[in-house]
Amino acid sequence: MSLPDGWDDAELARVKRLAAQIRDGTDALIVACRAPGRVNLIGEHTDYSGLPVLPVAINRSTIVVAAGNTTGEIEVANADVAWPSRRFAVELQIPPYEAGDWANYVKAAIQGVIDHFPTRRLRDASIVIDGRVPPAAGLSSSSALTVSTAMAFMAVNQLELDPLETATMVARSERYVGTHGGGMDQTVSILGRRDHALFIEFDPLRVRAIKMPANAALVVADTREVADKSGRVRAEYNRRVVECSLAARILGRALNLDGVTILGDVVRAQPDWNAADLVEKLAASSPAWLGADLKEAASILELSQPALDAELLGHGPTRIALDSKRPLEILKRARHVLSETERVIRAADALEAGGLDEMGTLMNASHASLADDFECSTKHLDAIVECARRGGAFGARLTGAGFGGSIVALCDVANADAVIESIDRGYYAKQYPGAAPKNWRAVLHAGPGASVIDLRTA
Ligand code: NG1
Repeated sequence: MSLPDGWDDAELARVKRLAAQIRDGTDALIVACRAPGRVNLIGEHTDYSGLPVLPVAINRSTIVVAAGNTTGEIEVANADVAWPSRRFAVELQIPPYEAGDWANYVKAAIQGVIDHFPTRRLRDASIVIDGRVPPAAGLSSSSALTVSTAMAFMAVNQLELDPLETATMVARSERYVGTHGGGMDQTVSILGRRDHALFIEFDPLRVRAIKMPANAALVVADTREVADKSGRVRAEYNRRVVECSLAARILGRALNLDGVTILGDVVRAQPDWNAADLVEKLAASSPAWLGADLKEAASILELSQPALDAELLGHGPTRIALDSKRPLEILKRARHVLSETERVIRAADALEAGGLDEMGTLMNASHASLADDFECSTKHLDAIVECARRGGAFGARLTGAGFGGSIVALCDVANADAVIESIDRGYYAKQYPGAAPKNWRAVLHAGPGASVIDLRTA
């Protein structure tokens, strides 16, 4: 049997060794799913506003091996012993582990499948996970894990969905862990294409693959500042989700639009929109920032505070807890999201036309906007971005949610070594004198999206 793109013989051999761990007591149907992480070229913090993004799936993946079992539980093991084994029962509402437990991503994926197929009796499974996407580095190891688990679990249960539906299902399901994220990571992990970036639009979800110019190289470098999505970073992320939604609602009201909950609703209702006009309109209709108890926002929107609170913060275990000591920024957040959307649209055209200089300029502007208006950069991210630019990159920016994690630099293939050298000298040698930065930065390639193989025939 020929293997899907992204698998090679060495990987298959490794998967077969993992499969040997779970063959006992399980039935013959045994599958493996490989799902990649991603690096986002541009379009940061726009997906949860329903606005476009331009990521690539990377050649670093998580593999999940799964087989049906009869133990009455989902049994989860990790090839890396740092992540302890877990077992839990399949039920209509699977209770999460404590916040921050790695296996909540596994539960999220299983819960997503249960919610999507509520009338199907699902079989239990034994699962072994082998993650090769560096965690907490802004490369979406979390979505690689959720996607690979969901697809492997569906395969064990012989359930099929088309890729866009799978992406929508997994994006929704990942919110189980408490991050109110958008759908970029899951979509590119599933639909990524070798040597291509994906221009992804939402509501409705659709993708356009754009060939990476042959002379383009992507250098990804990790600040080594952990962007831990289970603590402070999650609170900051969710706060941005609330701020963007408030900006959208206030703008929607100022423009007499009904039913607006995200900035994408405003943009879609105004075919000739531009960021500067919308930001001006927002500035004219509300203060730049609002109190964090939502009282002021409720009064602008002529809503009761409890109603607005429930709509924005949700309820149950994933309810967003806002730090009430800080006001909510409205104008700056909207200015980032709307100007970033203009940049993404221009970047897709620039990339398609091979305009790497222009693409780099847009990436630099994206980083500035994330630092100044979205306030999710750090001095480490700024420093490493600066080194990449000094090394001759067309452009560089933080990638992923920020608050730590990695940067991506776009450069000419012939110049990638010089960019890496500049980062090594200007950042790693200063931050970590004497350490070998070999695994902290790399040239990554746009690889294919997720695929499942049946290990009985592979
Ligand atoms: P990372 O970098 O994986 O934390 C997060 C969200 C994305 C997107 C980016 C910011 C999840 C799973 N991922 O990515 O949807 O909003 O931040 O652009 O929540």
